[in-house]
Amino acid sequence: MPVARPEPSEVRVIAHVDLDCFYVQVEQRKRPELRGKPTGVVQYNPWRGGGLIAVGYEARQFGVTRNMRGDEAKKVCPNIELIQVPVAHGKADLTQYRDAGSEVVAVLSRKGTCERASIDEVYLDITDACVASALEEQFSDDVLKSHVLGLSEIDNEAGTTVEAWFRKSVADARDRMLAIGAVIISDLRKAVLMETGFTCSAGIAHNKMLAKLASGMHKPAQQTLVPSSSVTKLLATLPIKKMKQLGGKLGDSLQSDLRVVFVGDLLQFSESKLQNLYGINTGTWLWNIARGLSGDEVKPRTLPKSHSCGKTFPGPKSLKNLAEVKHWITELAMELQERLETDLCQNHRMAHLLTLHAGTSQGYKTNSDNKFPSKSCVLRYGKEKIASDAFKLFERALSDYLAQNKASPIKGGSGIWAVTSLFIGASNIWAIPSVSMWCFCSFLGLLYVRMIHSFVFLFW
Ligand code: TTP
Repeated sequence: MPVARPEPSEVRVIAHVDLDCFYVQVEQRKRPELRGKPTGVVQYNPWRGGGLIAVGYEARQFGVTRNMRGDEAKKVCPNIELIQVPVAHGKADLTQYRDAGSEVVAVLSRKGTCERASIDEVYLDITDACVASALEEQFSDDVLKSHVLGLSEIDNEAGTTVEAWFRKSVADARDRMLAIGAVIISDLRKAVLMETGFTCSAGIAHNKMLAKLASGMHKPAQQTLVPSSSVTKLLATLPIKKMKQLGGKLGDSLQSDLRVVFVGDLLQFSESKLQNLYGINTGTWLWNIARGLSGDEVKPRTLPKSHSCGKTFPGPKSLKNLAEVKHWITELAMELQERLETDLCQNHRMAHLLTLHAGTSQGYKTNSDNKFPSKSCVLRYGKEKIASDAFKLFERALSDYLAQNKASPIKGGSGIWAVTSLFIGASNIWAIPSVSMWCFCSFLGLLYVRMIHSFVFLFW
């Protein structure tokens, strides 16, 4: 459910930075001969050349899109290079992409509060850096390549109006902060390119919501600014379903019950009317977003909030008995344990909650309201413990699911349920205080010394 937070009174400068065709760039950095060539990354799945999950911009010009099969992509772009995602534990191994994302976060976090939002997306609050900087008289070519929403496309291409906007921005406190932000983000994007080899695009605005909307408007390797004066026009043509949190039932209700097509259409409703219809919190949130207002803060977080490992089993590959489910839970548990160990060693953090989610299709009825429930328990470290606890969670969830659907529990595969996806996740991650970490390492050290002693004693 969306949470309405009032916008702070002081002006903020927030950027949303998104890497361009991320997995493709990671593969091209490993194999520089692929740079500039049409390239795609395909998911581990031999059927019809695998499914494309990332498409380079050269390949997009030929009409290649995400979710095409590899064979289809070859038809529209015969020279396309298709790279398979690495595989471990019988599933895609995203470690190299996660690590590459961390390299970028390390560069971006130098200038302000940094929130890692996904494998290749970051929010930055650079307000303090903007306050501490003056707006230069000269603007670099890179900065002048920024897109400023609200300027006409033709002038924007010629570059003159962008420069005029930057010069004029001195007179307006909000625009001046945005202009300084544009210089800072342009420099950061250049640093990312120099130090990691990756290009990224950015949206720069006065809040997270607007920055996120803008970052994808001009890609690759570009940045888009959202001055306050452009917000009404931007939202007037933004389809309601494109707004974060409105892709689901709330967006459906706005469309069907209020006949709202664009976010800006919400301006016609008073805050109390929206509160009456959707509750106080959601009503205020809707009233705010119609005006481009959002008080969401950039949370200082450069490490992931949780770890999750999953696999999908579409159509005929769905899992129809407990032995199959157990096998895949064991594979997922191995991956989760590896990631937990890495987090412990590198970041001195431990997770405390284990959660299992599964997707199912029903063979005997199609009541989609009866979803397979998610279950959680205390997380115990060790791959066997994780596997056994996660399997118990699955059994509990299955029993609830079958009870909801008024079916009798299956005994080893009656075909009345089929699992189409399995995810296990570790959350409630906390940093270990350094004293505990010292004790933990000493304990590991002692264990090691005792093992060596036993070994020497055995062969003496
Ligand atoms: P995106 O940021 O959605 O896309 P992208 O970086 O490939 O391209 P763009 O320049 O348009 O932003 O996704 C980031 C990476 O996440 C992407 O390279 C591959 C992966 N991914 C999947 O594995 N499956 C998916 O369904 C999506 C959307 C992304």
